[in-house]
Amino acid sequence: MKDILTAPFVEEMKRTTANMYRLGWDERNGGNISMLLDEAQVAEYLDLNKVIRTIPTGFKADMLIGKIFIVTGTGKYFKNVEFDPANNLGIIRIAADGTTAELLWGYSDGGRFTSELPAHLMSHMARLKVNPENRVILHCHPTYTLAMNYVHELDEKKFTHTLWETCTECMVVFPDGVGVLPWMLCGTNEIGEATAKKMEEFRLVVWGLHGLYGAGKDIDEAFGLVETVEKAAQLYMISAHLPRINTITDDQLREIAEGFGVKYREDFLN
Ligand code: 2HA
Ligand code: ZN
Repeated sequence: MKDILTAPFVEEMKRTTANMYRLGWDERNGGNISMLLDEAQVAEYLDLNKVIRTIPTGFKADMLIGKIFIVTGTGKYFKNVEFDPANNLGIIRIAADGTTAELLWGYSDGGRFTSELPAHLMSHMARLKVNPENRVILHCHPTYTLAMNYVHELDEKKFTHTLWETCTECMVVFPDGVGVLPWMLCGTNEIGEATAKKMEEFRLVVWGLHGLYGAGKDIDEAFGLVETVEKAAQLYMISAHLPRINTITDDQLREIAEGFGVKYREDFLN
């Protein structure tokens, strides 16, 4: 059996959490990441018959029975993951009842997965239906995107349009747009269900006045989506109060979509 601390998926979680912390997107215990793992790959590092303990999830995830995820821990700080992965991360498998998580590794101080597990697992289910390759859901509090939530209408067409017209890359990176939820209480099944509903249409979902969710086939895709939204939001926030002399027009946005051959939300243009 190989040492789990050398597993590429543990390494990637360490690198990503540290990176997100230093970008200022994950203060204190803010943010959470879940990544669907390949069972055969996990079996190189862990005895899959050895369940350390079971933890109820509080909802049913039939579609994910037997699936294994690496998930950040509740109350844990992204800044600490790289120094103590076994305490700040956990590897869980959804048990045969669909409502229990079997802990295979991690949460070594007796902890448990992120309080946002409902939003993560429900989003995994929604994205897997759209794209069987989806493996990653990540959530964070990117500064400028969040600032934009306070000064821009929380309307997904208008929010997406503003981002698109702020940065040429946006139409290429998220032609499917950004879903927007109103402020809701986090950590609940309700916000999980609302997020998953949006994830049927979008790989990016704003939690109004809270933060952002990104989904992807790997961390690079999910992270890249969030990073591109955040870049556009930063440009917006440092320029929105100044007289606007130039903008990317709707015709140019169409030209970008056609030039890059991406299928985009035509109804989000004016
Ligand atoms: O896990 O970001 O949404 C901490 C949070 C809650
Ligand atoms: Zn949050």
